[in-house]
Amino acid sequence: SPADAERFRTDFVRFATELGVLRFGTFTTKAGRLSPYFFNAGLFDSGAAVARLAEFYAQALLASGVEFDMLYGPAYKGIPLVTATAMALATRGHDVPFAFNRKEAKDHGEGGALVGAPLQGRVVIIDDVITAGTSVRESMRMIEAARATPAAVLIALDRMERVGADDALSKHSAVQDVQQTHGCPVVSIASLDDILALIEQDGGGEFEQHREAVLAYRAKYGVA
Ligand code: OMP
Repeated sequence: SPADAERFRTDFVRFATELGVLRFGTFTTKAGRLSPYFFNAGLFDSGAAVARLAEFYAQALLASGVEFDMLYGPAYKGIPLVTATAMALATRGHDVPFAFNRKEAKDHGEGGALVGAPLQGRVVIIDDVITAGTSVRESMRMIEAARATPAAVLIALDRMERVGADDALSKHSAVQDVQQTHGCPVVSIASLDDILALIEQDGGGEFEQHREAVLAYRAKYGVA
């Protein structure tokens, strides 16, 4: 039901705050924006944390209804994510191949930038966060070069941000651009809206003090 889906998303945001993966404060994003929150997926740094994270990825992907043949995780952060998600999917009866890339091609041995299963069929890219969509574009090129098909981009958090400089912001978010350019859906476990939903639910609790800053940030950079 829609209520279950919403609970799933806010449960994930809560889980991320508990582990310190999602933090409030003052941060600078890769694109140079001053953000009142930051999501650092590198802090899913224990066996239990990554196992639970992978359950969220697997559940979000299966609930999306996207059809896929394999998974791809861009180096470096995508490598543990794709591995753990493949394991979680197998547990749910969806044992599919997965691959990842090296950042630097080897000059001996098996060579090549790809490790794991050959890229073919409908490929789901697994990544952590999309802000401007820079890293996703690189994965798309890899998949298209292998003549495979991007089936979806599966991410933990969609920051729902418009692309472009402060004085020339596009109407679309990076996620919407990816969907339009590559014709494949972006499936996210949670988004900025779910972070705000958690803050609202928390009413008067520890997150309340960040509410105004997050709302102001969304008003400035967020998609309508
Ligand atoms: P794009 O590649 O431009 O979409 O930005 C995504 C990347 O930004 C992530 O892979 C991180 O390196 C970084 N990032 C986060 O991890 N979490 C955030 O909350 C914000 C960013 C960011 O810098 O925009």
